[in-house]
Amino acid sequence: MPEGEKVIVVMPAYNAAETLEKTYKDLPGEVVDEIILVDDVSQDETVEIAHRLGLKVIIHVQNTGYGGNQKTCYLEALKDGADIVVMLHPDYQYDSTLVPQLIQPIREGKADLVLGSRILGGGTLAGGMPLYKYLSNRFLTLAENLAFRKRLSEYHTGFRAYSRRFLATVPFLLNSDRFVFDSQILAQAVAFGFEITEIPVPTRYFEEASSVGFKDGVIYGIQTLGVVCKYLLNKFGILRSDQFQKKLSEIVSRYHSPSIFRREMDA
Ligand SMILES: Nc1nc2c(ncn2[C@@H]2O[C@H](COP(=O)(O)OP(=O)(O)O)[C@@H](O)[C@H]2O)c(=O)[nH]1
Ligand SMILES: [Mg+2]
Repeated sequence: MPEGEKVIVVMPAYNAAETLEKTYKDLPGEVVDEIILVDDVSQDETVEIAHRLGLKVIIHVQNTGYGGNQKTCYLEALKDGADIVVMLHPDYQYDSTLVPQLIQPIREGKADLVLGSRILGGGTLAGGMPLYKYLSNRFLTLAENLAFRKRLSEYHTGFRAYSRRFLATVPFLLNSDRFVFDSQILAQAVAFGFEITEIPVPTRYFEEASSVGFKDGVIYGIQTLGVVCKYLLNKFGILRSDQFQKKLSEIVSRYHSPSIFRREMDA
């Protein structure tokens, strides 16, 4: 992709006051055109800090969850004319200095989705990922690789880049409002035939970096296996799901289409 393409970083935020500024400061300003923070009814000063940093801030009326937050993030990025969208957690868990490397495969037209892989980065356990999360990640990744016929090193990173083409195609609004959104959007990428690639990133775990405990982790794992089953049922025509069939343009209100797909309509 040529230079001059608009890169928008989206931050799904929930109680990120302690870490937002640090995460923001590490972002390479020269490659980022716009930053959108969506606040999911944080109980702390996330919104005030985001305003002070000059970010575009969208405030949810009601807490929706991590997936619901991302839906707002991507709609807003499409409306603002993004060519490349980077999802970055404002909890300082991912190394935001690596955004240029993350978006490179999309710039070069080699992929529509890039994952920042902590497994490829090595030192995953030394970086503090709890052993049970590491083992679950390896197990779920194995199941996903088998079902999707891919050889990715992990599907569970929160540091990702998407092309506009991808986000304007897959019906991500049909996904869950919870954490399993992240697994669903990857299954959609495979179902719709988009190219996925990965770059190595370091692992960083610390107190504020994770609110997902054992219980939420188990729910996420079981739901991810559900996504894999649903993908296979759809693929073999046993049970078709709109999630893997409908295009985004087919599910949004025609009154909103012009603002979301303005770029596609102009083309
Ligand atoms: N919108 C929303 N975001 C959340 C919620 N809980 C966590 N997040 C965000 O989701 C991201 C990932 O959550 P986190 O607890 O760090 O999970 P982990 O790092 O994957 O273990 C973080 O950027 C949080 O700010 C929530 O209830 N609503
Ligand atoms: Mg985190």
